Amino acid sequence: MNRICGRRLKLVGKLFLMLSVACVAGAQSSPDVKPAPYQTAWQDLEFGVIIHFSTNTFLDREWGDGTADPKVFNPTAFDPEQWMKAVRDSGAKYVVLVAKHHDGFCLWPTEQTEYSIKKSPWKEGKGDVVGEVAKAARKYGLKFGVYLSPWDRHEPKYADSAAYDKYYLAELEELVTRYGDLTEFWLDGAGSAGHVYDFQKIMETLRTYQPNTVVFADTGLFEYGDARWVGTESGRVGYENWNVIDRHGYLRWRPVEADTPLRDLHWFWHPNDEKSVKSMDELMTMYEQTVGRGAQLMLGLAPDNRGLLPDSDVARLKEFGDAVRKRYGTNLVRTHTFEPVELEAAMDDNPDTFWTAPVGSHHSILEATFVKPITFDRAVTMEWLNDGQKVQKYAIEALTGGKWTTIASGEAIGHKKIDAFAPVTASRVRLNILSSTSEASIREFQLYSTGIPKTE
Ligand code: FUL
Repeated sequence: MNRICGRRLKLVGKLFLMLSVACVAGAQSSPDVKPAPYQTAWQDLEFGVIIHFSTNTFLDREWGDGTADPKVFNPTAFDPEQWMKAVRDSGAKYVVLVAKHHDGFCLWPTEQTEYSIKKSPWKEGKGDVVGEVAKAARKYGLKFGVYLSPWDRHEPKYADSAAYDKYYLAELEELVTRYGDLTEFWLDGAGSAGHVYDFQKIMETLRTYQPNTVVFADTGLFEYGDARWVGTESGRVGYENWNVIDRHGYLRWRPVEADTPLRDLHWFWHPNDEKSVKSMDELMTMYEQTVGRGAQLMLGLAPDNRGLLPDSDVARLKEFGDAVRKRYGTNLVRTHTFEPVELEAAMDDNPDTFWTAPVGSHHSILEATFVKPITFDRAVTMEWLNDGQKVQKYAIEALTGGKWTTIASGEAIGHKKIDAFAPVTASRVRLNILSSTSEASIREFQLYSTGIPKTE
C-alpha cells in the first residue's frame, strides 16, 4: 500500500514537490544498475505524444468534477487517423491516450461503470475511442499506451479505498487485455493526495498482462515507475541527466520523461486558443533540452470538439517534424575516412551498432578524420546503455591551428547528447571520453551543420 502525493495543484505545492525531489533523489553514473530491455527500447523511441479528449473537450474544462452528462460527448467528425498522421509527421514514435481522466469518464465500453461513452450519443453508445485510437496508431506505425487516472471524481466507490482498488483493477484489466501491447502506462498522482491505493496489486495486474510496459510515475509513485517525471510541465530537462536515480535508499534505472502540452497550459482543447500553440523556437529548444539531454519528450495533443486535431496544431506538428529532420538529417561524419576500422560502428550512422573501448579502460578516444575540413555546429553522441550508463566526463575536441581545442564538454552522455556550439572547421574531430566507470560503448558520434545558433 502506498500513499501518493498530488502533482500539480498549486505553484507552492509544486515548488515544494520539486525541492523534495531534489533532496531525496541522487542521480549518478552507477554501472551496476542496468536497464531492462524494455526500458532501452522505450528510450529509443525518444518522442511520444499524450492525447486528452473527453467530456472536458466539450465543456471548455481542464479538470472535470465528475458531474458532466455523458451526453455532452458527441464528436461529429471523430477521425483518429487524422490525429495519427499528424503525430507521425511530427516525428513522434508513440501515443499515450488518456482513457480516463480525473472526471472518471471512460473512453472505452467498460463493464465497470455506466459513466462512459456507452451512455453518450456518439455512435449511439456503441463506439470505442480507445480501440479506434489504438488501431489508427498502429496503422501509422506508432506504438500505443494508456493513461488511467487513479483519482476519480465521479465514482462513488472512490470514498472507500478497498472498494475503489477493486474497481480500478477491473478497469485496468480491461485495458491491458483488450488493446494489444502497451508501450507506456501513465500513472498520475494528481489529485490523489491523502488517498491510499494498493499500488502493489495494481502493478501485479499490469505486469501479469503487460510485462514490457514502461510505467511512467510521478514523484509520489516513484517506487512503481520504470520512468520518472521530470518535476515540471515545461518540456525541459536539466543537465546533468543520469538514468540511475535513487529513492528511499535503492537505486534503479529510471529514465526521465518531460511532458508538456503543445498548447501552453492546456491539456484539453479549448475554443479560441490557437495563439497558445507553442512556437517553433520553443519546440526546437525543448527538443534539444529533452531528447538532446537523453530524456523522453512527451508532447500533449488535444483534439477539438469535432474529434479532429485543429489545423493550427497539425501544421505546427509537421513544421516541427520537418525542422528536426532537416536539422539532423545530414550527418557529416558519414564523409570521414573510415580509419581505424574498429571505430566504424560508432560512425556508421546506425544506432544499432556500437563501438566499445578496450576492456577495463576508464578513458578512451574516438577520432574522426576527414579528407577535406568540414564545418559543423552540433555534435550528437549516443551511448549504448544496455550494460549501464558509463561515461562520466567527456569533451568534444577539434584539431585547429595544430592543437586540440575543446568545443563542448559535459559529464553524462546517456541515450543521446546534443552539443551545440559556434561553427568549427576542422578535418580531425574527436570524442574524448575523459572518464568512464568501465569501458564505454558508443552507438553514434555524429556531426551536423545546422546554421542555427545555440539556444539556452
Ligand atoms: C496532470 C493532470 O492533472 C493533467 O490534467 C494532465 O492530464 C497531465 C498530463 O497530468 O497530472
